Amino acid sequence: MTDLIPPHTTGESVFVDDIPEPKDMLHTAVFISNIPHGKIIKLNMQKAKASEGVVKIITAEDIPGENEVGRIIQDEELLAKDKVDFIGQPIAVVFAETKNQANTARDLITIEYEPLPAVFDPREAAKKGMLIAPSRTLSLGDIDSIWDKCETIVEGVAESGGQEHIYMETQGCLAIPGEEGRILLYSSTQNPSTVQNIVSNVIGCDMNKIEVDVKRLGGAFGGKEDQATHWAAICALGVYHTRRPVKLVLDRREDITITGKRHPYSTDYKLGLNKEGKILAFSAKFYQNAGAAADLSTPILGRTLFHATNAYYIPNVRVTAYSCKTNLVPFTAFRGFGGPQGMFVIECALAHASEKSGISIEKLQERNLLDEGDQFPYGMKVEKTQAKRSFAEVLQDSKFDDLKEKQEEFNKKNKLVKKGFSIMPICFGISFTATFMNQAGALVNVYYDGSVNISSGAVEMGQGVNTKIKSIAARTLSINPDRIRMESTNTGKVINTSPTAASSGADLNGKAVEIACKAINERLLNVAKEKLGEGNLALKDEIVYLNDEKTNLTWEELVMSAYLSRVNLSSQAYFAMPGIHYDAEKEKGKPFAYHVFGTAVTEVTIDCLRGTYTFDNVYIVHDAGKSLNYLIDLGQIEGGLVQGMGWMTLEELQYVDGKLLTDALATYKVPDIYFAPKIHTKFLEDADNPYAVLKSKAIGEPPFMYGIGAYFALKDAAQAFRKDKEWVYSAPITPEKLLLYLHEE
Ligand code: LUZ
Ligand code: MOS
Repeated sequence: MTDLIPPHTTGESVFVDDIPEPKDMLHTAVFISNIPHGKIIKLNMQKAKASEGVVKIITAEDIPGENEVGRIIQDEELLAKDKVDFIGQPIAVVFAETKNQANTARDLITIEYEPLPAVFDPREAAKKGMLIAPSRTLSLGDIDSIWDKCETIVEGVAESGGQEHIYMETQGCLAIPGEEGRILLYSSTQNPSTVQNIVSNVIGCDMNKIEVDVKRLGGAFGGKEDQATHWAAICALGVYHTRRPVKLVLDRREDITITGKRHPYSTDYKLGLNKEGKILAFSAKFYQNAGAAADLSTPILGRTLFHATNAYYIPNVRVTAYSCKTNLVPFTAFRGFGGPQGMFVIECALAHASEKSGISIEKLQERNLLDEGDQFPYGMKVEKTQAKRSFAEVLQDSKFDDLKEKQEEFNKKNKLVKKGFSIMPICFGISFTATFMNQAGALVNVYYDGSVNISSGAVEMGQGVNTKIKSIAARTLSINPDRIRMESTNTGKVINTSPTAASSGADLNGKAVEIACKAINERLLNVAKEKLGEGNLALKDEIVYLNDEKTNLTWEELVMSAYLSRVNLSSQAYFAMPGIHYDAEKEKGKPFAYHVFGTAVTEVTIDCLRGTYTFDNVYIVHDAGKSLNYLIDLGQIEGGLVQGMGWMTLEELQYVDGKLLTDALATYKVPDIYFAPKIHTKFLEDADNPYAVLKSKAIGEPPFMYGIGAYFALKDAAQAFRKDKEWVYSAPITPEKLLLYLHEE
């Protein structure tokens, strides 16, 4: 962590807005739509153009290439041309000498619209046939004939809300003109190659004219997977028109208003059990609120379906999902990528079924956990499951039986304060579901003084991927990590990269770095053979060993000898995850290299007068394989958990007629340290994983879904106060909503 923490804590770390501003740099302000749907009749920019300091104002007309930022489906204009589809949609851009001048001019622009009817509800959109893409269905077994055999059947609606990323660093870019039309972009993106590609399309040039460089991000959480592109393209357009450097960093309110969030979903579910509590059948219809353009909605929808049965084996399944086009901001990737929305629904169905059947929720969950050889609806079989083991261990660690007993006693004694608990098992598939994206590259350079520079396709966004990659390289080369420096992620050094996303940053890029280091190791040991003769040669802690005997040859001497012998000390490597495939027609295949498992127990206390709540403890048993770095993984587990709890409880996007009211941190409440419970995390021991680098497992997204447990712990506590009232499965359960549940007739 030496590289990561000191510069952060001293404020030395450079983010886009900290880069020393180049001479003649222009500032940018974006003029956005303030109606959710309408034709643009007239745009008045005279006053703005005459305003002080303004150098250029551009609209769709001024785009030399394509006015298009959609990656998977090309349905999203960078600047609205004839009509607007959501509040916050960029229409025109002002470039001016100072930020204030840019903002002032922007505020002088006026616009006339012919308003069109707007749709905000995904079910209404689906009814009108307004889909982003055809619906998708996964199925297993024979769902139609099985309902008759079920002892208990529950049906209902489950809704989950959107979620704003609140990365600490807002979206932005600094663009610098180069020779021959080249543009260098310092972009706050998880996805340098897509920024490079989309910007080259917008400018109308080849990709080799655009260089994207990313040192680090102040957080991303998926929000910068496909939505960093817009700001880079806008800055590049500024460079194109003025040949001056251009910067745009959104302020917080703009960022919340204009950029996408987690997709809200509304879902119909039906679940059937036999007498013993075995799930026989599950069906669901997911209505995803995609917003006004596709963005990543289709693969997110896919992941919702892949995770619709969470960590359970269900023999008969039919799940269908609709990506519904509405007049809201295009929703986008957010940690879990549709998985949490899927997993929330099956947990709602199980909670409902537990109530109706009288079988306790823990029995119901436990009875249906995945076993080796069980099949997912997408055809893949479970190879090695840690579902039952993590479930059993977390019940032990939390002294679950005790806890339950004490809670019952507590709830009997206390009228206005109630305790509740939940268990949340998780199963998350690791790999980009688009198989081709599971590739990575690396470039490892050893200088002749023995120091090492590493470039990889991974973007450091605070998740510690550089620390992990550095330790992979240090272990593979058997040198001190302090000799290694991580370079910025740069499209000139490692090309055609996939976004750092899908929890796969260290998996894929770490593997490429390992391969590159092994190649260098091999070349160096050949040099050692020249010097020391034949035998079993190895490098250990910067010393060459011959037949397990220490020699005098050090790393530094070996590297210098290699250089003098004209041996290549630079190694480029490439990794593609083997063994994965998917048939989109049949909806069957092996989309994931492996799964991550774990279970959380959540304990909450609610104040029934106020509707407020305190999460006391969360116990987690998590399967991290052989963790690459326990401290980093612990940070990801705790951060993911609390972020997931925020999604389920506090964080609420409130819209009125398509306008987001909760557009500032004063009105959009995210969890803080006082909200966080005591977190007791245990890593599964002897957990192994043959499919990822050094037997590790991906960490980024899976722990987010432990947070779903918060919702069900609250339900449990609330129902201890009010047994008579039917629970409505709608997240987030904010204190206001909880209070209404507790006291409304
Ligand atoms: N991004 C993506 C993701 O493009 N494909 C995925 O499957 C994915 N999964 C999780 C998070 N981001
Ligand atoms: Mo993501 S949700 O960019 O892994």
